Amino acid sequence: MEPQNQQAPSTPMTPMEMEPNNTILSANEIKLDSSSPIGVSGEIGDSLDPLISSNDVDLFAVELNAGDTLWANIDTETGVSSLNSVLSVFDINGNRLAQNDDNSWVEGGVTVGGVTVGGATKTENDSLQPFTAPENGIYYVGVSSSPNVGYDATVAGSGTGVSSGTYTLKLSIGDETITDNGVIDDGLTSASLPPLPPLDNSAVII
Ligand SMILES: [Ca+2]
Ligand SMILES: [Ca+2]
Ligand SMILES: [Ca+2]
Ligand SMILES: [Ca+2]
Repeated sequence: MEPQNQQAPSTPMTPMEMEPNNTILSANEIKLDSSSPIGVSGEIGDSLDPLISSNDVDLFAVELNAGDTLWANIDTETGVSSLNSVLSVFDINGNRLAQNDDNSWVEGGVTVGGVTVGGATKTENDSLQPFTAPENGIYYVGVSSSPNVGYDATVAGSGTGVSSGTYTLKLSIGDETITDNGVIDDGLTSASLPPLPPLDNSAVII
């Protein structure tokens, strides 16, 4: 008898990743909701192929209209996952269109006329990538392990990652409120550029 373990086709909503999803042809299909973010649980390092461990790549297919801005946001849970993620966006041919390894943002500072000066730039291992679709079509969001930034999205196991672990990928159209910087398990790794001292109106202006 034939084994009855053939994998079902991708379902419109994917609460958890489904291996193998290591190439754009085997990507898990995600149905985006324009009214609320979609969360997907996954893990780098759980590939079914024993030769693919921390070079695991998880690819998710989304459909976008021209002008849609997709926000892709990785969260990892401190103390649970040691994943240092990379997020990439590919077109239907596997061309890499956008990529973020470590998210960074500015805290503090003074905003004058819509421009913020000063403040502290902070960086986390988790990734955040906004992407505006140039045309209607299917795009692919890839999760990999830093420094696996150059893998071929059409070839399984083609890159090299170092860390592994679980993650949550949040996907949203046009809603950047999922950018929960510094709030939820963002694995803050470094801070640089100390904030400017408070404005001192008594300073002598030459
Ligand atoms: Ca995986
Ligand atoms: Ca995978
Ligand atoms: Ca995040
Ligand atoms: Ca990273």
